[in-house]
Amino acid sequence: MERLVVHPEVREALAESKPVVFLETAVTTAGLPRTAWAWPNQDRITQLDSDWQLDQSTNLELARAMSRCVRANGAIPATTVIMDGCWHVGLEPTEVERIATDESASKASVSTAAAALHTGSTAGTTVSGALTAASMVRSAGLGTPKVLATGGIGGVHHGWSDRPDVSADLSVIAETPMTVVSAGIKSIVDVPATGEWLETLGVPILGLGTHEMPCFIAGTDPDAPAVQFVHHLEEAADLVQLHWQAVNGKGGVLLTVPLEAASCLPREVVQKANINAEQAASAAGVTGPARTPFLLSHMAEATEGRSLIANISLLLHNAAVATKLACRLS
Ligand code: PSU
Ligand code: MN
Repeated sequence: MERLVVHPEVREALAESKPVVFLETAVTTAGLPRTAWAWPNQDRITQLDSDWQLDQSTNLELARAMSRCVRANGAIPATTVIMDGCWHVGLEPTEVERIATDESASKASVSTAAAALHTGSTAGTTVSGALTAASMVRSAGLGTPKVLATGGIGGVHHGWSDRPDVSADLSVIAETPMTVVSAGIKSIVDVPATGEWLETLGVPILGLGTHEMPCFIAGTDPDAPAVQFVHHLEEAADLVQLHWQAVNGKGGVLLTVPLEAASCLPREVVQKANINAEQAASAAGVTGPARTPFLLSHMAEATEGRSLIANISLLLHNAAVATKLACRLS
C-alpha cells in the first residue's frame, strides 16, 4: 500500500511475531503543552523518567519517554502518525522531533485522517486513528498488531443529550481486534455514559486490580458500570484470548489500569475544573475535535500542572503495562 510507511524495525518485529506496542500521537500534537515544563514540582517528572530533559518541550519529551519505556520493558514501539500524505508506523527520532515541534500539526481520528493525507499535513493519531493504522498494517499482511497504549480514551462528552459529541475511539475500539491499554476514560467526558456506550458496542472492559472504572487522572468512578476485575496480566491475557476466540478475532478489548492513588487528583477538584473548562469552551465556541485539547489545557492551568504530572505518570505506566501484555500475547 503506497500510503503506508512501516519502519523496518517494526516490520521485522511483526514478521517474527515479536512484541510490538502501538502508540498514538494525538497526545503529542494536541494533548500536551509544546512548552518546556513551566509548573512547580519538576522533580516529580524526572522521578518518572530520569532521562526527561526539562528544558525541552513537554510533548516531545513525553513521546520520547513513551518509546523508551516500551523498549526498556522488552518490545518495539510502533509510533503512528500521518505526515507527507502517508500513514507512518514506527518513527526515527528526528521524525518524533518533527511531529512534536511542527506548530501546524493537528490530530487525526479515523474520520479526519483522509483529509490530513490529502493535504499532506502532519496529524497525530488519536486512539481511533492509531487503531486504523494498525488495521492497515494487518490488511497489508505485515503481521498482527495486538496492543496499543494510550493515556485515557475519548468518550461521550457531557451534554450528550443535546448534542451527541462521542469520540470515534469507541466504535473503532469495538471493531479492531486489539487490546487498548489506558487509565480508563478521560475524566473530562461523561464516564458512566461512556461505560454504557462501550458495553452496548460489545467491548469487554477489564480492570487491572479494580472493579471500578478508572477515569484517567481522577481515580475511579463508582457511578460508572463496574469493570471485569483481573488480578494480573496473565489473567488479562487469558480473557483477551477468550474474547477473540468467541468473536472470531473481530473486536477490541479495553484493559483499564488505574493510576496509583497517590498521583490522582481529588474528584471534586477535577469536577470543578471540568465545569469551568466546559463553560470556557462554550464561551469561546470551541466544539468538535478542538474540545478535548481545550479541556485538557484548561485543566493543566487550573491545577498548576498537577493534572499534567498525573497525565504523564499514567501514560508511562500504561506504556509499561501494555508492553508486558504484548510480551504475553506474542
Ligand atoms: N490521552 C491523553 N491525552 C490525549 C489523548 C489521550 O492522556 O490527548 C487523546 C487520544 O489520542 C484520544 C483523543 O484518542 O485524545 C480523544 O480525542 P477526541 O475526544 O477528540 O476523540
Ligand atoms: Mn468529538
